[in-house]
Formats: sequence, structure tokens, C-alpha cells
Amino acid sequence: MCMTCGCSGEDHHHDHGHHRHEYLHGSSGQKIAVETDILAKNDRLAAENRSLFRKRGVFALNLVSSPGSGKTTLLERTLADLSGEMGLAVIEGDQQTDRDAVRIAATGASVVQINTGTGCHLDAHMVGHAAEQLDLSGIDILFVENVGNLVCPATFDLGEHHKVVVLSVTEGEDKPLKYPGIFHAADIMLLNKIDLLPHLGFDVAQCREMAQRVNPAMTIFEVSARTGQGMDAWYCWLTERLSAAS
Ligand SMILES: Nc1nc2c(ncn2[C@@H]2O[C@H](COP(=O)(O)OP(=O)(O)O)[C@@H](O)[C@H]2O)c(=O)[nH]1
Ligand SMILES: [Mg+2]
Repeated sequence: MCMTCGCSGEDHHHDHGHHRHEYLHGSSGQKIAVETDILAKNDRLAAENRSLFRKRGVFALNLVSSPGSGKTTLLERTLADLSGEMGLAVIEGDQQTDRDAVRIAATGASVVQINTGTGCHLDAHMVGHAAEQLDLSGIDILFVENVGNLVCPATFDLGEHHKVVVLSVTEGEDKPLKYPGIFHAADIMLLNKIDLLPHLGFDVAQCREMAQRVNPAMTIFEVSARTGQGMDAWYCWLTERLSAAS
């Protein structure tokens, strides 16, 4: 997991600083204990978030992907198309800047930006605090846009109902095989930027096969956040899951 790259997000939880030190210099036995400790703490906080979302009737989705796959653009279009039918809010995660929050706010939706600094993923602690800053009454769906990273966000439960992985056709068909953790953890894959397919050698069938080899239960929608192509199927899925969850 991401402690190995020094970006575990523990800068935000100073009480755990010694754990990383222990990890870097300890035996493999200590390594397992430390990872278990951090993930167990995260799981407890994720359970609190899940309980809050359930009590407030909020359906929460955690959008994960590599940087630039189109998460914010997908959210902008989704908010513009669905905000007349349901209450929508967003928690944005990035290492620096509020650029995505500014884009989301322009749609009229409530948004909170989290900056993780050196951290490469959101954790349940950060999302719980961000959720406190939102008025959840009237919110049906809370989208959490995770930090762009196909590795670390797979490990951290935020209390969401589903992880949604966004893969754009410019990234190559084989990403599910190369980064199986995140494709295994997600229930939905949005294959974005299909408007670019005529210009690429991207093989959609092969990509679908690779994603479903990693996760046979994966639901896949082919979309273009730019043109709106395929977005209706995504909206149907959102509407159905929202009514099933409430
Ligand atoms: N052609 C095309 N470009 C897209 C699409 N979705 C996003 N983009 C572009 O991809 C770039 C990254 O998008 P952004 O939403 O910021 O990605 P994020 O980093 O995952 O949030 C921007 O230049 C978008 O305009 C799409 O469906 N088609
Ligand atoms: Mg973004």
C-alpha cells in the first residue's frame, strides 16, 4: 500500500507519524501490524461515515481514476443534467488547489474541497470532516472525487456505497490488468472519452474483457463526458441504485 511511497496521508494524522518510521525500519512482521493498524482505524471511521450517510439518506459514490481521465468533467455534466431531479453534492480531493471545486461550484452544486498535500488518496477521516461542512438535508447523492491515482484509493474505504472507476480510452486497454486492485474494488467502470475512439487504436471489447477478467461483476458504461454520448445509461444506473438504497 501507499506507505511504501511515503504518501500515506499520515501528514494529516500526526499521531501516526511514528508508524511510518516503524514501517520503514522494521521487520516484515511490523510492516503487517502497522498497515493493519492504519487500515483498521480507517475502517472504523468509514463505518461512522456509512452510518451518517444511511441516517441522512445520502447515497455516496467514490470516483477513482488516474489524473485526467475526466472525473470532474463527468461530474459537471452529471450535475447539470440531474440537479433538477435530485439533490447532489460533491467532495473534491486533490493534492493542491481548489480548481475542481471552482468548476463544480459553477454548476450550482454544493462542494467542499479537500487538499491532501503530499497524500495520494482520500481517507475516511478527511471525508467525514468534509461531510460535516455540507448541509446534507436535501442531498440524495454525494459524489466524492478522489485524488487521481489508480493504486492507493483502492485500499481506503470512505464509507461510500460504491466505488466508480473512470478509465479514459487514451490510457490503454490494459489498465485493469496492470492495476487490478482498483478495478476489483469498483462496482462500476465508466469508460470515458469515447468521442476520441475514431482517432485511436483503442479496442473497447478487449478493454471490457480485461476489466471483467479482474472483476466479473463489473458493470461498464461507455460514455463521453464531453459530448454526453452514453450518459443516459449512467443516469439510469444512478436513479435505480438511489431508489434501491433509500
Ligand atoms: N475528448 C474528451 N475529453 C474529455 C472528456 N472528458 C474529459 N475530457 C478532458 O480531459 C481533461 C481532463 O478532464 P478532467 O475532468 O479535469 O479530469 P480529472 O482529472 O479526472 O478530473 C480535460 O481537458 C477535459 O476537457 C471526454 O469525454 N472527451
Ligand atoms: Mg478532477
